[in-house]
Amino acid sequence: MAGPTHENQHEGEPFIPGRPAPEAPPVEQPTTPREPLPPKQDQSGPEVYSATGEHPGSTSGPGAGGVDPAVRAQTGSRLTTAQGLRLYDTDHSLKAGERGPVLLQDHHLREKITHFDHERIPERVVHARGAAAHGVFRGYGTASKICKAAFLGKDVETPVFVRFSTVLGSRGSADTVRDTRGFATKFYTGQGTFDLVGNNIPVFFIQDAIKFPDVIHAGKPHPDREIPQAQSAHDTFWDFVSLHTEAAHHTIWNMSDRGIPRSFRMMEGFGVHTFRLVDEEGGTTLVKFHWKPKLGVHSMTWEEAQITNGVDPDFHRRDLADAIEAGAFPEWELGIQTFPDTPEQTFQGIDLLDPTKIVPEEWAPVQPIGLMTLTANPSNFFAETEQVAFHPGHLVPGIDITDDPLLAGRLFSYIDTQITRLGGPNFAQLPINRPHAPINDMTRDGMHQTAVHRGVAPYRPNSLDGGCPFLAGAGEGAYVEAPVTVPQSSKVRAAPASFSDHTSHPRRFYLSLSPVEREHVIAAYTFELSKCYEQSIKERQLRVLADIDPELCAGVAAGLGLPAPEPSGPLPEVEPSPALSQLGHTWPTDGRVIGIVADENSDLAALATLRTTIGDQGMVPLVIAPHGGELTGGGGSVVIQRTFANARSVEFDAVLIAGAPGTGKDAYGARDAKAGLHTGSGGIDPRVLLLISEAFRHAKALGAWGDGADVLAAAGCPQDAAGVVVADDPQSVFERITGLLAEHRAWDRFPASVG
Ligand code: HDD
Repeated sequence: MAGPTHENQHEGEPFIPGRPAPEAPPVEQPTTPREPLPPKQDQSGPEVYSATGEHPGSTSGPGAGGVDPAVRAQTGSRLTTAQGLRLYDTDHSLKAGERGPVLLQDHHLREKITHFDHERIPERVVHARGAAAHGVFRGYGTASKICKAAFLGKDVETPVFVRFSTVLGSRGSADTVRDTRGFATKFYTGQGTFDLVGNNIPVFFIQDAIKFPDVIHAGKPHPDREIPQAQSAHDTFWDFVSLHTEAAHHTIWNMSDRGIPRSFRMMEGFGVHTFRLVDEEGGTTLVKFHWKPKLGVHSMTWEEAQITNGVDPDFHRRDLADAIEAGAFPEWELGIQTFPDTPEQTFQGIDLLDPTKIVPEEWAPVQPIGLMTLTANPSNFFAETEQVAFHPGHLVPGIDITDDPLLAGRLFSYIDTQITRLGGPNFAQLPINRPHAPINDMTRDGMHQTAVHRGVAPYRPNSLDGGCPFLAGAGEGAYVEAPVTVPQSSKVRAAPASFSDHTSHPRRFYLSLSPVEREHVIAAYTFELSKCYEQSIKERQLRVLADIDPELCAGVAAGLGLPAPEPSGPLPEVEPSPALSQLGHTWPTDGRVIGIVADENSDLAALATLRTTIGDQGMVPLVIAPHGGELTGGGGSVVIQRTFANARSVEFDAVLIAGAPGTGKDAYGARDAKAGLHTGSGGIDPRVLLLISEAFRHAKALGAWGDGADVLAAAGCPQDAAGVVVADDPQSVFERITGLLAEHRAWDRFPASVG
């Protein structure tokens, strides 16, 4: 054993005999103990939010500027056990001699490993994969006439926490799979927490919650081999939806571009069910909630989504966090469609209690009632994103439920699931779940109880606690259910006749899309069904499609190499709803990512100026070069963000090629081979050609100046193709590219064959 020397003595600590000689610390590790750095703004813990509405990103007020020491990871300069005992070594187990057996008496080893063994909790049974952010909601006051909820009042600011998710995949699955996205918002209002637990698709697979285990069992991986992960392209999913035609509407949304969003920031959100708003006088209005993203609704192409799953499985999570960190705060307007609360609860023949139906926005416009801005990333994924517990039954005065049978089951399921997932009934005490309204309940004890309740009488009525707590009246903010009349009827396990129309709504959706979007729908059904092994499932699904639209059915049948069946009867007459198409609008270009391929021959001075222009317009310029570090040349130097080895087109909304100054084709041919774009043999680097040709295939804007035009040509992109811009100077290329980005993609590049 090495004898003790003063070299293994930590600064300020006593010498400890027998302690193993320390390893030389890596140079970058600090050597002098110090207090932790002050927390960054976005690291403030949830419990420091003020009940008056200060949100984590705010710079003033009680919630600002600090973190409660109890929620920090490091609270002092010295490592301790969970009991506060200081430690002199945490890297070696206690052994009988350096080469001897480990001793059971090593309490630190046991504590450290035991805690580690229990670090994981069960993932959510659905929506396991997600990402979240803090923010603030500001009411416009426009809903106040029909809803007494205080947080909807004019300029009232309410902290929010929003979690986006996929439905089917496990916690570690890829982000850009074809799936519905969850869009769950927790409003920490002064009257109690309101959760709006919605999706990016306005309808659901089932009309009654009792079928939720069925649809999820069918969508999840097959129970024998546990494949495929996070996919609906498999036999059990299509077996179920082809037999269960009420799923047809949700399924066609999944097969459309809505199933593969470009970003969480570019998704709509929907409350799905019809809710009931209550005004100050007790009057009620039926509503559907909508979130409208300020950046517009955009999607990936299917090939892009698949490549991204491999190249960057965290694409959506990263995109959200990066945007917020860069200060490009995503925003959504909350809107409502309103309907009179009649005894029938229908609107223009549409049953408002049926969650497989929508009301077209042209019939009932979405009226904006507030703005949500996401301003801060979570500080700790587990504590916040993983432990947040949403529940559609978290309501505030002014917002009530309806008799939608899907909602009824949800009102039970969400609390119930947290008991398994979060280990007991006290999950509301977790920092992220704590309401900002004062709590004065009489629930007691249970697993993970962290409150130290005072008093002796957690019951009512009591005299021992002075009769406290007292009940509130509606005038004092109590939640009083709207006294709606419950229909007199006999008990049945049945649905109303209005729930049996399963084709008119998917048909309206299909007919409302532009030709290119319809082509994507056909391609998606074809892809998914081609992954099924059972022929009978494909044939049955074709029969479902025949009843939606013959063109859709024929397209999918042709792709599968099967005959297209005839519809089972006359097709329903429907009016298209143009609002359902994602195309035909222009949108802000904030946060769009522009890749610029360059090498040492490029005009670096012009490139540097272009980068500044792009950044000034709120977009993100990323220089892609043959190597990392910097590009230096006659015109100056430019920092490189990506290399030919790690850049794929999926990351960029547009790709530009920075040519050499004042040159044409001949000059390009004369380029210095070792400078980059060329390979040693004089051809263009194949990774650049792949990048450009993929961007072209995915209908992205492409631009080049100088001899960069030759690279476009070599990658097979005709200069006169839609969305391809060639000009003499970078600034004119960029101006035209900005116009294209506002439309998201160069949709005319591949004229659709349908429609
Ligand atoms: Fe659900 C999670 C959205 C129907 C049972 N659901 C969950 C989440 C979202 C939705 C966004 C993730 C929340 C988070 O980020 O923590 N669910 C919906 C929508 C539905 C819907 C929009 C239909 C309109 N869900 C639904 C039904 C049931 C559930 C019919 C059960 C009867 N959902 C759950 C759950 C989850 C959940 C099992 C899993 C984790 C959790 O609740 O907290 O209880």
